[in-house]
Amino acid sequence: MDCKKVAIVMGSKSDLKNVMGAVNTLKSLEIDYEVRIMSAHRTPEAACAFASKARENGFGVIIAAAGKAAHLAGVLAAHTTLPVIGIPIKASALEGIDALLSTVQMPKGVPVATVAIDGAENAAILAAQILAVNQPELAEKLSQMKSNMAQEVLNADKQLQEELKNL
Ligand code: RP5
Repeated sequence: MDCKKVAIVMGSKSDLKNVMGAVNTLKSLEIDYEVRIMSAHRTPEAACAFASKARENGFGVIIAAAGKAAHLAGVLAAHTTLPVIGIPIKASALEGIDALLSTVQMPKGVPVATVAIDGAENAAILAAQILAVNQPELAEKLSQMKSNMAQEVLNADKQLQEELKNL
């Protein structure tokens, strides 16, 4: 599709299983993406360089997934004017609350749009919605996705009514 790419950056390979929902969602919407491992703590120079060059490298949105003291989304946001979406990852004894607070509580001037703990699918949908602002073809796909979702709920409700009749 003729639209900008999405970068999915995660702090560790151990985040991959929680990030796959975003990968699969972007794939289903036929949006180009790159998936990278970069850490705000372990490879800070690489993370900063990536964010600094992201716009000129054809990205329109950055998704950043990290657990524990999750500074990745904030550090990337500090080095770009692209929208950054943070996914707090459940990766510790604190069940992701640590990453949620680290990601969402950005000081003014450097926003990170934070989705739910492990909310990878929503991160991808939000990224797509941002790109769809000036991409009618993508907006139509998102609209179709919402219609399908509504239909699934209607079908589930219909099936429930049948099951309840047989109690
Ligand atoms: C964070 O620390 C990563 O994003 C990951 O969620 C967490 C644990 O990383 P590993 O020790 O498994 O590499 O930086």
